[in-house]
Amino acid sequence: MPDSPTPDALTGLVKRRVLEAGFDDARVANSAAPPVLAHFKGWIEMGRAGIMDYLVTQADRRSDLRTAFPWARSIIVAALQYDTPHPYSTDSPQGSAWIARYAWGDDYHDVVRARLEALRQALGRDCGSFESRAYVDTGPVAEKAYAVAAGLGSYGKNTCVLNQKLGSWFFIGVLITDLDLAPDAPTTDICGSCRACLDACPTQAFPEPYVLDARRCISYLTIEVKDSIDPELRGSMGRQVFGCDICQDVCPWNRKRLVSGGEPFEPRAHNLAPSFEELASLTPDAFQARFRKNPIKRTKRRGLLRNVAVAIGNAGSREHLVLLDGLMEDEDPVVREHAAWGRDRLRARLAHEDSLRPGRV
Ligand code: B12
Ligand code: SF4
Ligand code: SF4
Repeated sequence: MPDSPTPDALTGLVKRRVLEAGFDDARVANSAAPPVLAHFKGWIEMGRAGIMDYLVTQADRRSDLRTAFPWARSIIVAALQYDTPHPYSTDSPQGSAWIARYAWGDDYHDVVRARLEALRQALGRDCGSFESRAYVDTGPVAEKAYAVAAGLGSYGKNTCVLNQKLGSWFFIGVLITDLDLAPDAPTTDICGSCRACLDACPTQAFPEPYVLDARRCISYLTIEVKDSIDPELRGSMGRQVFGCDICQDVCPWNRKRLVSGGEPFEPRAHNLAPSFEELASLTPDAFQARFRKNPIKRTKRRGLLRNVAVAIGNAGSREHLVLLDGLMEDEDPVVREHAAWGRDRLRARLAHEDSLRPGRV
């Protein structure tokens, strides 16, 4: 590139490169801590991070990325859509398990990281050497706060970043750089008086709009919790076996479905509403093979089968009792304990349904 382009010219080029790397939208924030991060430590101190120790130990760095990256000047924030034209959990037939939409296809960490790397290389060719770090999820960076500061969207009341065109079904990738770019302005709130997500959350995980108590979120319970799930919350988890989409499924901005994430995020075989039978019979080898390069590998077999036992208890039918009997013999004590809970729950549900049949008094 000719010497010293203006920040505006360089920013225009950077945004073109982001789209060429395969992202759906691109914005820029400066490195100052976004105002919303003033609440980060208070949220941690209230215990709302639960057992997510990485948030606790990195609270300083996540409250202001300049702590870890003092050389940072501009944050390039990229959105990658992952919605595909398949039903929402709230619209699809019950009686099977449900995996959250973001985990149907390839592991998004791999997909987004590869595109950020392509972006970094393209910018290296354009600008010569520059300092940068690329993250999706794994760095000490509060990605949503910088996405909102950059106007990639606004916070939804469900705490996801919402964009008028993409809804909230997009991943956020960040490239922290020492480039001198022109920052974008934040956009305004688009929730208005809507509160569909707050009312739909089955575990009442929102103590107030725009704030999540992660300890109650089904996504946290099914993925982050490694051992026993709080029995008080199990009955509200429905059929979710990995993550949860409910507060996004009900969002009117997600109903427009203007963009599809395409092939990497299309559901792999059996990931769209998988049957309880198939999941409950996964051996350790079958689990490894089935979830290779897919986000579900993160729960390990223990976590997934534990979640399946809870989901059968909540949403299974009489013919699924035998699956719980099988899981009660599982090699893993956590799976066995949740299978016993699931069996008691399913039996109680069936007894209740029987008591409501005509002819019973
Ligand atoms: C930890 C984490 C989780 C946790 C906590 C979620 C959460 N809302 O924070 C759990 C496991 C529950 C989770 C779930 C999900 N996650 Co997640 N997660 C993260 C991670 C790693 C960190 C987020 C974080 O810092 N949380 C801490 C809280 C404090 O931050 P916050 O939500 O922004 O909270 C702000 C406000 O609440 C406000 N606030 C707090 N208290 C108060 C009080 C007052 C009075 C006020 C005014 C404000 C206020 O300030 C806070 C910031 O300082 C990010 C990746 C990253 N590195 O950033 C992905 C990320 C947020 N997750 C993502 C996704 C896709 C999901 C799920 C949809 C997956 C699923 N289907 O199951 C769900 C969504 C659940 C939900 N409703 O949020 C995407 C979101 C993309 C988007 N468009 O928004 C991210 C960005 C990953 C990525 N790179 O794409 N996740
Ligand atoms: S992901 Fe599910 S459990 Fe978590 S806040 Fe949204 S609706 Fe509630
Ligand atoms: S459901 Fe309504 S309140 Fe919730 S994020 Fe969407 S627009 Fe905002």
